[in-house]
Amino acid sequence: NIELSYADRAKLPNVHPLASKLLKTMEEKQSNVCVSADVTSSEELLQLADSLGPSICMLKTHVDILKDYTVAFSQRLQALAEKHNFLIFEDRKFADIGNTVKHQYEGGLYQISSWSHIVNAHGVPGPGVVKGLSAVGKPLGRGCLLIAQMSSQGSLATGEYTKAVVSYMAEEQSDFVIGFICGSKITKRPEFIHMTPGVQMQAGGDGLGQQYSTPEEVLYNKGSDVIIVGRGILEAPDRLKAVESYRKSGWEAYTKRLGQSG
Ligand code: UP6
Repeated sequence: NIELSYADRAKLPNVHPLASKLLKTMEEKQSNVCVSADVTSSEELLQLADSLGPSICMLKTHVDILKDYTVAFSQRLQALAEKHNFLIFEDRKFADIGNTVKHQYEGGLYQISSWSHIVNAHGVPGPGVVKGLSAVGKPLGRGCLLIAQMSSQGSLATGEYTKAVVSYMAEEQSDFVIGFICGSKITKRPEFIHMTPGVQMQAGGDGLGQQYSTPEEVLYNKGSDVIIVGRGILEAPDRLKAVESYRKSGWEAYTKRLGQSG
């Protein structure tokens, strides 16, 4: 089982341009860390993006938890993404019929498609949810992750559901779907990106159903590509120190995996 490097995968003929850009960035910055910037003030979010930017490949937002969202904020976030070379991922978890998600993605207060490189969607509605998002996002060069598994206890996204998300939702719409939210490697196709939330330095939980695994477990044992870390960084006494320690253990786990293949 040959394990391709991020750099090799970036050059695959069938890789989506956005996935290719992400894989190149990961290699360049030696980072497979996506920080989950779950804060409620836009100033704090921008400050996080500027200080942690050099250590991450992606910054994940929940724009609807901000108490003071403005268009100017979204423009400043985009400028920081350019400055530090990371992608923006709005974790909107779309889950409606195609026509509705089209409006939710393009319009409303947040106009997500105008500033977020990547969004995600549940598989529950069937392929129409991807078709609706793609109608807006594809012409803009955006990409989508499908939620194939969840980190929370008792998640119903397992087994046949996960398999159907991979085969019938993603593989058939790979001109817009760039990968998955999942707990482990769920497809052998190297052009898809696997991104895993529920990561902290110590395994455990949060009392509200979240379940944590370590970077080593996720990237080395489970074969995922990107770790998504929120409170593990946000609640640390020194956020910069914390993001760097996730970056280092993430990169070590990845290189260890590469070293053992072939
Ligand atoms: N998230 C999960 N699990 C999933 C999907 N998404 O935790 O299956 C998101 C949460 C949160 C972040 O919405 O923004 O990832 C995890 O944050 P934490 O590291 O602070 O637990």
